[in-house]
Amino acid sequence: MMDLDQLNEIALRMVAPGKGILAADESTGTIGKRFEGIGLENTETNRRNWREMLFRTEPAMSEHISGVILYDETLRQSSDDGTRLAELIAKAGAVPGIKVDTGAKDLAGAPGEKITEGLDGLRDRLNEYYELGARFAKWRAVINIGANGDESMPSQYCIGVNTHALARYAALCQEANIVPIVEPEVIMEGDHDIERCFEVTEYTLRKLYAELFDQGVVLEGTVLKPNMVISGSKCAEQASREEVAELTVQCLMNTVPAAVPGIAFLSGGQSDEDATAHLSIMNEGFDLPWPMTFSYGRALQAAPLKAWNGSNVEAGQAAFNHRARMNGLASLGEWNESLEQAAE
Ligand code: 5MM
Repeated sequence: MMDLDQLNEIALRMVAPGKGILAADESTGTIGKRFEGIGLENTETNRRNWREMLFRTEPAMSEHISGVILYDETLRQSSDDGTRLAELIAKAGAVPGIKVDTGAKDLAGAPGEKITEGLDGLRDRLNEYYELGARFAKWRAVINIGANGDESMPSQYCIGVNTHALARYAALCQEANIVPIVEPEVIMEGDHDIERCFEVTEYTLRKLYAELFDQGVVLEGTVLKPNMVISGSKCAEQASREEVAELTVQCLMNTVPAAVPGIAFLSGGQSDEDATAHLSIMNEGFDLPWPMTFSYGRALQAAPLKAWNGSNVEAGQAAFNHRARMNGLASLGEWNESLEQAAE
């Protein structure tokens, strides 16, 4: 039976002060691309060693990481001493979570647009994931913005079907007593300006909350994982950090109900430092109805991966400790640039 108190308690743990989420849920193909950067073969053992190194990092895990999003394979893996990786996470006081979508596929009849799949058989998979220790899940929808001012992309069709699927996923999660992270990612790659990102993100979030309402999802048992409102990576005019913070907060205030326990941003290809700085400026300068923290993949893992380089555990853990601490401070609005320099 659905336990709303438990869902709310887990959601609040995921956005606890000074902590955020490690998105380590790269599918086998995506982690392969990351490993290519350090010339490492994409084997099951290397994937396990990399993630085990992260999950054993202290004090990062117990002080700054509230939860870890895993890929199916990782939730089932154990270290050489027989400890399940999910158990390592739980022992550090963080909540194990699981990515349950099966990826963004081409959307029929809409060239250049995507639909996230994975609803078939999801109820059974969620029940199994609960038994394996997962207490939250993640589903990511991909919303592309058209190039050269093409206003037909994203289409209402694309936003409609993706937000509908996100709500169907969220309702199934709650039925299984798993907190759904809903992640509608408006993609940063592109030549659009920050105003266009604002417009598309605002529309997407309005549709998302209408769908969640229509499908009976209890907001107190959810976490939102949105993109920040940001200039496209190929836009000639890049907004300042202050503008990103201001427009992101304005967009979320316009659309996200106060009943949502918290917001955990994706990093979306921002530099490590920009992702941290934006989060800190938002937390420092605005009076917000929800805690705002990180759920970063690349912005938490790029530096540790480079430092680890396939085997250097000490260097990898030092780099992860640093990024986790910087983002933990940002979630409190207490990060500043001199803290980054001090560590160099
Ligand atoms: C960690 O990367 C996740 C995507 O993996 P696949 O593309 O292989 O499914 C991704 O969903 C991630 O959790 C979020 O987008 C946040 O990651 P970033 O790197 O944007 O912070």
